[in-house]
Amino acid sequence: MWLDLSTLNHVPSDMRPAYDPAAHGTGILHLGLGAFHRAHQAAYTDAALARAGGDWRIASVSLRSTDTADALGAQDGLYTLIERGAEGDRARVIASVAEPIAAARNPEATPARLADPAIRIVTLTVTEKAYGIDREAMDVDPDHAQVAADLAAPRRPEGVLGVLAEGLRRRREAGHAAPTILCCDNLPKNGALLRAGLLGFARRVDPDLAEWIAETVAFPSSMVDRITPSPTEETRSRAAELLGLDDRAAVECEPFEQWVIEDRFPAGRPAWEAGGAIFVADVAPFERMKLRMLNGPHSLIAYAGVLAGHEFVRDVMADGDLARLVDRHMQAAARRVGEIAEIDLDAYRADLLQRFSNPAIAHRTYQIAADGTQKLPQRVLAPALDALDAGDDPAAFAFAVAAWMRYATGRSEAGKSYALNDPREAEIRAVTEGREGDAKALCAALMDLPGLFPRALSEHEGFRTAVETRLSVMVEAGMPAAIEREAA
Ligand code: CS2
Repeated sequence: MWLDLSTLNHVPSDMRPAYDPAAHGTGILHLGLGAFHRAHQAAYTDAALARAGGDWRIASVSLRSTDTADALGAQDGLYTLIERGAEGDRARVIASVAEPIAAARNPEATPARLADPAIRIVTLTVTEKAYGIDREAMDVDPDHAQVAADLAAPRRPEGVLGVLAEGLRRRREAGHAAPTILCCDNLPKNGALLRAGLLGFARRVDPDLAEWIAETVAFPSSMVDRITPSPTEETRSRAAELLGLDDRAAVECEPFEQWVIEDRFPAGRPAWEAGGAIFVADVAPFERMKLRMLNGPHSLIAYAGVLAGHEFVRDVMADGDLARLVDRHMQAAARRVGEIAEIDLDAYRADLLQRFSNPAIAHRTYQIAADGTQKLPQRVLAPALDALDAGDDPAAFAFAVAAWMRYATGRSEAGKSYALNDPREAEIRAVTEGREGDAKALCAALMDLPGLFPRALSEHEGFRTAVETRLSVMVEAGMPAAIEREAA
């Protein structure tokens, strides 16, 4: 028997939603119906509905794949969220997703939904690469493939900025008030960044619309956190055991969750504090902490881990030398965060090390290794630059950069090739080809990729040498030897 509204009464009562889903209308449009959205924003919204009610259920759009939207569609939007910790699993059925939408099959649905005044908030988890924003210029990147396609056909958009612009155009034309747009991707100053990219897009297709957006749409920034591995067959069979029903859309995640949000919601918002969300005036310090102390070490774990033969993050944490390097990186990053009144960075670090070691979470290093060019700047390069400015030793960051470079050659220690899963993969292949065995040449080629390394970093003699030295050990002696040497 499958999970849906008609079978919900078979679910153990403490796992059922504490509200009647049918009694609440839709007020949020979400872009990016992946596992993370289901483990995070949808769970917070579920808690808010249970505690404070309101018409805040979610129309959630999958922009590319159709599988999740179809699975959820067949289950009335219901799915199981399994929190897995050392003390065991806790599960509950989430009922906040009212309308799963597969945009690939119905491209018209998303802008149409956004034009509906019932939608008062748009949230996004589309991954760093999907936006098509030039982060240096704080403008749209007209060369981004999806952006270029949408600029050429703005009334039939398929990408993030195009869909937002077209939905807002219709909304404005109909005379409705603006929604609040809340970015939930791991990008620095994510609200300001999305605003700049969307204004750049709109200016190119409709300057009046751009002006309306600039004047009426709020773009609060937010920091999101919850470790969420891609769901597997094991996730689904565990859900079936716990629930007594089959669930094709089950998600698993760690027990920890965090959401820090700037409280600027002119059109109202759910009581997300019911789920533990924190509202602050400025998210930037929290973002910096999370990107540098969690995501930076995560990238180190991914690149060094894949090459050292560790399948999961927890395996890396069981490798004494590499775990020490992870902790060293976290400490170096902590020195580049600054003071945050509400947070003890030592305790935060201790928690992170514990979270990474969670034996119940099978988080693939190869999953985290994807999209390195989109992740390194805010996670590793920015704190590296700050460390140099402060006269601090950049060794930890140099090691992480070298590990990415070694990974970017696309060959395992045994010579097996793997996909980088990076939007700049072709470019990377072209410049690394034939240089795999030459650390100096490899380092130069990758540091010279346009727009990736800040000049102040790639032209810093000391930093470059620090990366080259480490990369040459990785290339010549192998990753396990490089880890051992670095940790010594
Ligand atoms: C990870 C993040 O895949 C990655 O790049 O670093 O998805 C990380 O698990 C989340 O940001 C945790 O909140």
